[in-house]
Amino acid sequence: MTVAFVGLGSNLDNPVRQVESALGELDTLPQTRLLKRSSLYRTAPVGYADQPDFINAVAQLETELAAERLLEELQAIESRHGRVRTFPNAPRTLDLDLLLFGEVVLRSERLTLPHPRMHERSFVLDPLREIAPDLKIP
Ligand code: PH2
Ligand code: MG
Ligand code: MG
Repeated sequence: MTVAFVGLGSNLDNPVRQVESALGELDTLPQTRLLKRSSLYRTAPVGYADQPDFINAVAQLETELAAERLLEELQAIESRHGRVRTFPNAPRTLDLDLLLFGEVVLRSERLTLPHPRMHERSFVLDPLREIAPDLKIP
């Protein structure tokens, strides 16, 4: 059993509804349970600025899935929410980023853990601190 953290973000097509429903869907993944969720944060876009504000949140999960399998499940939820990949940092209906997977430090073709940019992003760190104030990031 691994405790994992997922970052959620949306700035298209009713972002509050996208993020709230994705939080519910995380709890229905196979062999996975939603332990905690942050409140919703309205945040200014970081990176590509000419787009709407985001709604961001962070979820804490408990899962028996392997990290790469959990990543596939997250991408499947993104697809069901109509995620279209255009250019980096483009507006999106739903982004689910695997931030932390236990204490795992990993760099594979598909997945880097911890998430390589989480440390510099207050739209991740603020909700993460809300639900896990004592967390040590490996
Ligand atoms: N996600 C990005 C790029 N910029 N800015 C905010 N405020 N929130 C995000 O979730 C976000 C972003 C790439 O995933
Ligand atoms: Mg992201
Ligand atoms: Mg992403």
